[in-house]
Amino acid sequence: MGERDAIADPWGRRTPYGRGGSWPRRVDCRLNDGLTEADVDRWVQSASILHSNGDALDIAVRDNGIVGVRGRADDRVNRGRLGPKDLFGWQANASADRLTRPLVRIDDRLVETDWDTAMDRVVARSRSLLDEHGPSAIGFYTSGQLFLEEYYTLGAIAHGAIGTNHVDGNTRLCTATAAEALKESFGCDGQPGSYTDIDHADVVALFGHNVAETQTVLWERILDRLAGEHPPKLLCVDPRPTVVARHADVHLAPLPGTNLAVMNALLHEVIRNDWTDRRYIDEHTVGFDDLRALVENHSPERVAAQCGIEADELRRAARLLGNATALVSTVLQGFYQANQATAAAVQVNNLHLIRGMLGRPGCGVLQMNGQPTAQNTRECGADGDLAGFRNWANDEHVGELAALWNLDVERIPHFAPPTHAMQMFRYAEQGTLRMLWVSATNPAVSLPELHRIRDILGQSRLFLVVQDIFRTETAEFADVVLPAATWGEKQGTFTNVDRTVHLSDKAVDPPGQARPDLDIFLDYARRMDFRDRDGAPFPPWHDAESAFEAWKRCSAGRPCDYTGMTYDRLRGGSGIQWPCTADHPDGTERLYVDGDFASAPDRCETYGKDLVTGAPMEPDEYRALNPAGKAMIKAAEYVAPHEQPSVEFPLALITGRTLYHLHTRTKTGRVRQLTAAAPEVWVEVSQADAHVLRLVEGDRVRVTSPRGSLTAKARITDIRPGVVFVPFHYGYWDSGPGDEGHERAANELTVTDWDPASKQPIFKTAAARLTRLGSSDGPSAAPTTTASAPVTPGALPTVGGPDATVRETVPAETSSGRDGERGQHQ
Ligand SMILES: Nc1nc2c(c(=O)[nH]1)N[C@H]1C(S)=C(S)[C@@H](COP(=O)(O)OP(=O)(O)OC[C@H]3O[C@@H](n4cnc5c(=O)[nH]c(N)nc54)[C@H](O)[C@@H]3O)O[C@H]1N2
Ligand SMILES: Nc1nc2c(c(=O)[nH]1)N[C@H]1C(S)=C(S)[C@@H](COP(=O)(O)OP(=O)(O)OC[C@H]3O[C@@H](n4cnc5c(=O)[nH]c(N)nc54)[C@H](O)[C@@H]3O)O[C@H]1N2
Ligand SMILES: [Mo]
Repeated sequence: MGERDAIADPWGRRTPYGRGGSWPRRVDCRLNDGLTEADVDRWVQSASILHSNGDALDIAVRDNGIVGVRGRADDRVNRGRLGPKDLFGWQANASADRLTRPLVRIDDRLVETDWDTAMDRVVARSRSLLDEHGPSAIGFYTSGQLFLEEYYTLGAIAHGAIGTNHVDGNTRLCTATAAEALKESFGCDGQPGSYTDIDHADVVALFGHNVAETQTVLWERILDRLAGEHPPKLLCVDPRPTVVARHADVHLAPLPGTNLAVMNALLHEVIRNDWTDRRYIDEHTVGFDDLRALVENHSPERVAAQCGIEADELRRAARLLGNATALVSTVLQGFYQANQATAAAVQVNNLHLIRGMLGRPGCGVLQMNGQPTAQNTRECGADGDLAGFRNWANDEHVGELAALWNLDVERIPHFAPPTHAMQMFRYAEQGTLRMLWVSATNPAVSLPELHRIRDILGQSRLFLVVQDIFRTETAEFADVVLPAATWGEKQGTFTNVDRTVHLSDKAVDPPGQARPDLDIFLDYARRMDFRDRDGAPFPPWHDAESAFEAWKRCSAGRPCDYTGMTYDRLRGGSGIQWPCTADHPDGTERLYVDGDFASAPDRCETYGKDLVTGAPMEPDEYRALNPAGKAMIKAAEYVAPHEQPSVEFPLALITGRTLYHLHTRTKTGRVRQLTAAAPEVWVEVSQADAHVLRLVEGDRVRVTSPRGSLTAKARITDIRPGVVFVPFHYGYWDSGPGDEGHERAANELTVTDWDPASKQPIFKTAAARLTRLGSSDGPSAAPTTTASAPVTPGALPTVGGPDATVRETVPAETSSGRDGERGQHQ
């Protein structure tokens, strides 16, 4: 047993293990000051809602309040460990400024009201729009942070009851490219790999993924392998000196937006050196010859100048990948939010396919998710796709859904691809979309080019409903604000990156009149009096568990089959990986074992797209390309980013995250330990650029792009010269509205542009310039423990002090219990 300052030491004590071993347990626990476990009235099972890793935990309840959390030792995902956001983030639930009553706009002010008044307004507007303009006047923009049951309900209401095609999640900003890359290569969404692959890998490659900060517990698993016998080699592809990069055997720091060029050179080398698995390629894939032909003239020498990486470095990286006997790759926002997102992410799949590194221990691709429940947004159709990974262009799939919902098939829109979020905002701008219902997302801070988003949200002709737990920047534009209950206050399930499903039980009551999102959606359906073909209320379910049971029927026979799970089976030991059926009641570790893909023309989720233009393929084209349901190797030519550094804007601007905050900080910004660790915005600048601009650490600078500007303190780091980084967490709710000169949100700078295939906005490729405004009162307060670590002395080290103490316990291993086994009930 020991204690650590979880702010100063986010990753905790090492528990080394060797290749093929099982990851030892370490239980992290944080309770309010002065409390011990004996003071806890009850422990309520849940998992972290502040990232995609799925860290299982129990919520400590005392006097009907949450007083702490403890990691679940038997869970396959975290084996008891928790990260800083998990350990401290729950405190935001009890903030005094939670929304506790609905608000409606009267005389241009938001005033408190009761639920009937608020919902009547929403219903009245919905009815009049449906009568006068039809379903396409209404759009829903949801989240990756609600629960499975809530997405399934929202998708059923939007697609089935209303019949609008305008449904998407903020998952469009987050993991649309993960989904698209999986669909393009394997015919269907769903992670092939498993976290246990880390236990067996001899090479781990991280493509645009700062796992040390964004999934701290997964990083601990890698650190523990690095500390044990036969450690894996590490490849990091990231322009910043992240903690991952510092541990890497090979670190490639490409110019932003050149990932596809890098990948094509790596594939060139793998193929030229014959590091391929011909048998796997022949038996399980189509398209290899196209790839070989395309990458043939992408030698490292040729690509070096494009991506700003020396040819020898590219060759070293290729050798690492080419000689791996068990390769795990992860891909995240450095690829997904950059130029040619899907095309680049697909090349990582190609690497695994041509090396035959899929479907066995230690061989897996994790096209990562970011948000805790993004997988469910996608599975349940709240991202615009049809529920159960059904193919909107396949009439049989749409027919199945109509039968399941007992609705006429014509009611479910399937005549055009689902409207993606960026297009929905365009329709609102143009005035054809007249009602937008935003749940659990804060677009006034998180969408690109914020002055445009503010203009769109602020139009009087747009009826804006915002369902949140706080009065966010977005809520300020709303016509109706609905106060939601959140994690810990409601029940439901969610699924992490490696398909592990966790149940989150209700621990405490929500504040005031706040209600679970599920109840709000169902209340809307009842007030709208939606009916099925037989006149029965639709959706027919009434609470979380009945929604889950309905979802199980929807998932039956599809790749994301949940039929073997129940709420009860999810209680006790470990989360369970889908597919989980009567035949596989304990879930499924890896997909696509023996090259068994879900890509047959009748089964696939999509017929695919052209990676460079995004043009959809016709069903006949797909059948001709892939009649036997193999994996598809798709090649793509590199095209330079649209916006490149210029004389006026000489720097490449990237944006992203720090370890201590989540997104627009509505939760983490209300937690003292996390706020103290990263109190204000900064901009990371290289020493070389700082020299040219005569900047010293902590100077105040203006960052300007063609769209806007912000001011921040400079943090001088080892970032790649020519590149600057701004964290996107800092909006305005705690700073007053950003008037000229006081702006600080990264998205003032970003561009309205998206990947042609996944439609994911490009937050990581833009041009900017820096202007020195003057010196300040000292160094930037950016964290020193992370990618923002300073290279010049003077910055105060990031520590949490006694207020951030966490207990860690490493129990003696009682059994050799393999990961993935269902543990004992606690
Ligand atoms: N602490 C914390 N954890 C989180 C979140 C959070 O807000 N805070 N959010 C969660 C969510 S929703 C998500 S989506 C994930 C995101 O997790 P990550 O993708 O790991 O995080 P980011 O910081 O957005 O981007 C990762 C890296 O991409 C690099 N990068 C930028 N441009 C390029 C490029 O052109 N090429 C390459 N190769 N790399 C580039 C950046 O330097 C950055 O280090 O994190 C999840 N976890
Ligand atoms: N420049 C730049 N922009 C980015 C990114 C980037 O890297 N750079 N990353 C993008 C990515 S990957 C993501 S995921 C998005 C995230 O962007 P957002 O989704 O806008 O970020 P959050 O702050 O997580 O917003 C979630 C909202 O839901 C509310 N909420 C929390 N729990 C509940 C609940 O149970 N019910 C309800 N109704 N509301 C709840 C919170 O208070 C908060 O207002 O940002 C994107 N924007
Ligand atoms: Mo995300």
